Amino acid sequence: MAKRYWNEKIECMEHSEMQKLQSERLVKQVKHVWDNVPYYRKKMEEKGVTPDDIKGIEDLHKLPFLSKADLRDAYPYGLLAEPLSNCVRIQSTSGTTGKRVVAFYTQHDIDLWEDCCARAITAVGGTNEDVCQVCYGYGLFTGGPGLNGGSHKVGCLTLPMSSGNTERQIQFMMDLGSTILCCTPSYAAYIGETLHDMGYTPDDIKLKAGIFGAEPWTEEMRHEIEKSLGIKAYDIYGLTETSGPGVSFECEEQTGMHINEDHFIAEIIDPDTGEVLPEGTKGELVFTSITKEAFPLLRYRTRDICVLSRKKCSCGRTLIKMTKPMGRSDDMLIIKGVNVFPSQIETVLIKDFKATPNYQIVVDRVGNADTFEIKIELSDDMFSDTIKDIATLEKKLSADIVQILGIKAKISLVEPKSIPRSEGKAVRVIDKRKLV
Ligand code: DLL
Repeated sequence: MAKRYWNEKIECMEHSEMQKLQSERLVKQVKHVWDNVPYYRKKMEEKGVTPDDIKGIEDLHKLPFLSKADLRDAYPYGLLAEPLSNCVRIQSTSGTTGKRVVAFYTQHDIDLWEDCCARAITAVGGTNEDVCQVCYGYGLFTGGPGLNGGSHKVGCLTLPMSSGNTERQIQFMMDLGSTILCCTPSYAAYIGETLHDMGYTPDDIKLKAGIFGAEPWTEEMRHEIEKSLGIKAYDIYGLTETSGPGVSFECEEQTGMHINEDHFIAEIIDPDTGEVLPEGTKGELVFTSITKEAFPLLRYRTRDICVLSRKKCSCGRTLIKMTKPMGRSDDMLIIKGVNVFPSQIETVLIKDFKATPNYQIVVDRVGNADTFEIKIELSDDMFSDTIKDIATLEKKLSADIVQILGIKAKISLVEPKSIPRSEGKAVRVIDKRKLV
């Protein structure tokens, strides 16, 4: 019979016991960071806190927050808590500007991360009888390596496909009888469409479950994917800063994701004031990693907006649940699974135009795929240039955007004064997707 839990003791632990475990680990972690991360020690000193003030999770609120800006300031080694000789891996977010995040891992960190992913795979019914096809990107992105590691732990036959070459994905899926699919929800939807276009039905494949995350997706999309592939589709959440996928995962109840609380303490705060909000209130998710050795972020502001709930779950797990992220408290967009900051686009425009032109980023979703257009206003001078010059500029912009973001945008050069002017802040992003 399929194992219900990867680690029953932890996943079903009494809340009071979990709090005890978290307290012990937090106290240890704060000392580790104080002793080894001068950057964070300084932040603690500025707030007038020392490790002696942290006796358990009730003192967590005394610690200062960390944000993406800190990661940028401290890039690349400033938040490292272990000598580099103890680190065996880095992973990183997409984007090649200063917004990049580089996270470090010791072998122990990788083991724990893969363990979290193994919990997620077991929660969807995965065992060593399964064939797990991993079509998240491999490389710097955490999706492929994380689920690959989890799949190995569970003992599944692992297909490290990475993304792309969809017909080949389907061929492998059929030839090797894949039963679990791991990829972004938009890629899952595309695989479903391609399966249909190739003249097959869900009866032609053996898939039973999918583990989809890394970008926002709706319940409607879940139902479509479930129908097109004949599976149950589960959500998984994580971020590079805290390890990658597996910070939280969905169980058979499919009503939110259980957070691996033995590794991550979750808080919800008011994004404007930083005040800690009670359970059940919508706010910004903050994580403290209490077991990471190399890159242990304390009170890291994820910018993801969600709600936490400790309502009893029918799966038997006692781990707190988070809703799907309902939005962000910064301007980061996730387009085609890639994290995009409007400032990265501006960097390209400044480079190619030697100044910031009027522009607008338009994102939409057609079917289940994101569309990404950048409208850029030509100046009067440029407008009178030849069509050939304009086409050359368009090509250059398109190539530079791919280089910096790793995804393609439709570049539309538009007439002078055709982008609406705003009387307040410029409206640079029009996101027409309905993701919550
Ligand atoms: O996306 C890690 C991951 C890989 C998660 C594979 C799940 C599966 P980053 O590239 O650092 O890491 O992006 C992290 O993606 O702060 C959220 O805004 C968003 N995100 C991640 N999972 C979900 C999800 C990976 N299930 C950022 N639903 C996070 C909605 C998600 N948004």
